[in-house]
Amino acid sequence: MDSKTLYARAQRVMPGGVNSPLRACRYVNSEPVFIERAEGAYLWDVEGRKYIDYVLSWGPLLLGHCHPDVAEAVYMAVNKGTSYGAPCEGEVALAEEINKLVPSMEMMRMVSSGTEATMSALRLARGYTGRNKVVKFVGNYHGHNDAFLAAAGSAAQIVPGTPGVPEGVIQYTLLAQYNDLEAVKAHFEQSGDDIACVIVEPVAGNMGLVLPKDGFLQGLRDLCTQYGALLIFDEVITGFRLSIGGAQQRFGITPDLTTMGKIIGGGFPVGCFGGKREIMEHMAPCGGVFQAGTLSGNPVAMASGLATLKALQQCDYDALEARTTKFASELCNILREKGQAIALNRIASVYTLYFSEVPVTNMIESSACNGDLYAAFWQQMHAQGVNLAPAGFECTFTSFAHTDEDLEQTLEAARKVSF
Ligand code: KE4
Repeated sequence: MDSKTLYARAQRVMPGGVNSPLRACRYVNSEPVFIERAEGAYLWDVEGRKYIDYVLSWGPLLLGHCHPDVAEAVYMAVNKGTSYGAPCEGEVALAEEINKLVPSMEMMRMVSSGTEATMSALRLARGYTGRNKVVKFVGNYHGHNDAFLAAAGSAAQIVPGTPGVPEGVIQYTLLAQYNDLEAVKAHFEQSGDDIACVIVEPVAGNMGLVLPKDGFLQGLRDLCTQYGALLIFDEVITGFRLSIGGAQQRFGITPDLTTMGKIIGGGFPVGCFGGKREIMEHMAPCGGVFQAGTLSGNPVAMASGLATLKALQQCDYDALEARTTKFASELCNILREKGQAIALNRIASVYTLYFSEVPVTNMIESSACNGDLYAAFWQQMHAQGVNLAPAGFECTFTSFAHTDEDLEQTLEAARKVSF
């Protein structure tokens, strides 16, 4: 069956024909293709067309699709049952591995998505401090929990006013522009006694990629310490991607709580939140902060996550970063030679290329980028078998599976684009 027919069927039974809004490809004025299978750096659609994939399931597949070690671990796990609703060794082993690689996560709890992880971390921060307010940054996205939908990034930025979110919930969410430490300071000066936590993407990935300015993360750390609030790093994108120890290792800043997702499941639905033992022990059944999940610590998902983290420890992050740096800057040059103004933000194996005259350091600058030009670029790349993020305000990822030929083929496709 072709994508058009499947999309028509999908639209009858699912809003917009999708289970997550970005997949509808509306921001690039297109319709989705339906995927039949994936392996390494490639996707194949139901009509047999092959794509070099730079979305990688929105980040989880740093090893590429269907890595043999991960697939093997999953098959082995499935043979022993798919869900127990009781403790199993896999969840202990994954937690131990995460603790080894990200030592600030002394204790953690497994959940099934990034949204669940951030939602639970916020409740824990509130329960632990006895305070209500949360500082979040405009254009940061922490999943679709009510409290975080104020001025959120990713697809949520398209929905003004967040219908369905009660005013009473949002009143506790204090906003600041990313990289604006003075604004955070002002919030603390005004309501320091009632701020439970500051939650931040240590490198923002949901208004395109935006790097923290020098001193920004340290400034947040200092303010939280000074006022007795918790610093939460949302490492759902950055965890195990910026380095094997995530953004906190790369920048040398220790948060009180960390939320993870994406890579820790290696393509399966896994999230987790964790941090200092003294804080985590406020979770039920040790303490009074409640959270639970029927499929939390699912044995198949745990096996996938553990195999992913083991395999990543054999990978050369520096080499992938060097290749991604060269690739992304060549891509930029190609577009600049076509007369386009491009701003590039990149770190490790993730980047965003903005159609912008000015550098992008926050949501105001990200929103001012030219979405029509990005859509034209995306469509022509897609038609040549290159799958980029279907929105200019998302990240583009490379993986350990991308070969030099894949990157060269992608640059070749970009050379053929016209505006
Ligand atoms: P999930 O609930 O989608 O697993 O994770 C939520 C989340 C939390 N924190 C950060 C920093 C995130 O980036 C995300 C999810 N990211 C988006 C894409 N940028 C997921 C893809 C989608 O919405 O379709």
